[in-house]
Amino acid sequence: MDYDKDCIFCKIVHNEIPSTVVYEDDVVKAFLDITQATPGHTLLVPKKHVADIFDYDEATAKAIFSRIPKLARAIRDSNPNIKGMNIVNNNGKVAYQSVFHSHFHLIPRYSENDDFS
Ligand code: DGP
Repeated sequence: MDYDKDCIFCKIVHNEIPSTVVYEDDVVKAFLDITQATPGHTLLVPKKHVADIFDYDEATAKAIFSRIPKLARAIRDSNPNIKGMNIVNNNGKVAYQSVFHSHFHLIPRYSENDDFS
């Protein structure tokens, strides 16, 4: 299934609900997380509905994993105070996944003296 009508991230992918888009191409989309653990907290998703990492086919895996370093660099380069980044991917309710359309969190980390470091 490429599109799940009950999936909030499928709706974001198809512009049925708004998001702040950071990057988009034919197979992935990146947008700001609604909760912003730190400023610039971004989610990278495959456009195809894939529930979690256990559900990836080879093409989706290549698409996502090839784009993570590029997106990470672009986010880092957007602000000189970004000094590092957490990249997090939760799989399954027991692993704290709350939206069941696979996504990677890119959470910028700032200079040690910034409030949100
Ligand atoms: P996780 O717990 O790993 O499944 O993270 C899900 C994230 O999705 C969480 O950090 C909040 C974010 N999120 C949930 N609903 C929305 C939404 O409607 N828009 C955006 N931009 N982010 C959302």
